[in-house]
Amino acid sequence: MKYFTPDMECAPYEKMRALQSERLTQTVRRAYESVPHYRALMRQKGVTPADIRSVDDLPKLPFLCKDDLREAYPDKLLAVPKSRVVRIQSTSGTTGKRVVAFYTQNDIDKWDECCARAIAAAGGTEDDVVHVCYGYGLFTGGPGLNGGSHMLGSMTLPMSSGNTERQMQFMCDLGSTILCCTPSYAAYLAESLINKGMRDKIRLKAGIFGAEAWSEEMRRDIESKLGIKAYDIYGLTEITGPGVAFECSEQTGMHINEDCFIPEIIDPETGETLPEGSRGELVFTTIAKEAFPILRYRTRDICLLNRKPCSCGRTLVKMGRLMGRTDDMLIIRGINVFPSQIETVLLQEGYSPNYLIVVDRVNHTDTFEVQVELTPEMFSDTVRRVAQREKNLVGVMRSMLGISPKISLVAPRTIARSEGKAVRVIDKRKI
Ligand code: DLL
Repeated sequence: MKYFTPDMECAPYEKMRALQSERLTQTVRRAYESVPHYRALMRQKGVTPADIRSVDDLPKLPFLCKDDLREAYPDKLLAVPKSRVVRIQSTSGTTGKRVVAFYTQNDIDKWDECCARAIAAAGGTEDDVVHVCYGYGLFTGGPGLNGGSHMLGSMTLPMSSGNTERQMQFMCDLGSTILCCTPSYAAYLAESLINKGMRDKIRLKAGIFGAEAWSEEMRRDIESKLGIKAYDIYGLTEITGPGVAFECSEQTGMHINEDCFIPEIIDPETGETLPEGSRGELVFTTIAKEAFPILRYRTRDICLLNRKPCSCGRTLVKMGRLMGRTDDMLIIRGINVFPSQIETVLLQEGYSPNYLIVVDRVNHTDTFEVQVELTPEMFSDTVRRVAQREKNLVGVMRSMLGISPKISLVAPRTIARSEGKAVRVIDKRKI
């Protein structure tokens, strides 16, 4: 199967534009009528739903930022009665305030459809065995690809992350053909399979890798080690999860599911809309979501859009690989980490705010170290007490971030001070 929904994936531009305009008008009206926060934002900007008649009117709408979503915690942006909500997912967030995304059954069905399109574009059919080792739970990776695989009718292995031994065993014994995980985990699995002499026992043909930045070099490395074709997939919790955009056989960028999400590229400094083809910040408006409609969300992801005809036959616009972010968010082993979260933990635990985050990629796996200065009082502690401190900090960080750093406690005043902006992060990964 080449396309899951050919009428949408290959729709002529004009037809897609008309559908988008119709769905946008309805979404804006519903958001205005059912969400006081949107009403207030639109009033502030002097727009009413009557001003939004087509996609061309999009720039009239106010932006929505991550802070708006945090302030809306837990459910101030909910646009349907709670009785219609069947699921939530959530992001990690600073200072404990996460973004909670709500889904009706129709929202889940649409999300599954977007992920089914991604799996089909990677060559998936009902004959495939889809091995999902993105995390399950509040993270959208596992549930999203799981739903897409079900909808496609493939046999789905809900492996979740971790336990590499078991992943490899199931992969061989159940004949997994499509692997879904972060690219760094795929690279790690590839090496583990080779080291264990299991590489020839697998039947993988494709991989669907996303949730973090990766390079063409990494793609080629994973492809040759596993003997597969590796496809990129993009998404974010605020907008729905994985499947906002997906790669096809051409492997030159990801098709955005434009019947569900309207992308824009803006200048991150001025907020001005830039013409297609320009590099800038990606902004999304959802037009097919009921519970959690999102108008002009600033993703902070930098990329460019391209509408050149694609050899796969899809007419959906493509986004290129992400070129960075406009904020300080780090993505470490697929998990979003803000330096401010680490700072909050350190201050809560009685440390000074002198710390340095060092991120690297060794054998395709992210390493994550936090160097923390001891206070002069702590410095006179016994070695055993210092080791205990390190262990405690790892535990608190793990529960705050969902990932464990290596903690290195260092002597007071050994982390370099900066005269200008403090340098808190050294990211040595070459992506
Ligand atoms: O990472 C959803 C997802 C799951 C996407 C599985 C793909 C596969 P969040 O945790 O909310 O959602 O993080 C969203 O991750 O704004 C990007 O900065 C980054 N990101 C997602 N996909 C890619 C990708 C999921 N393919 C944030 N390449 C986004 C680079 C990506 N960065």
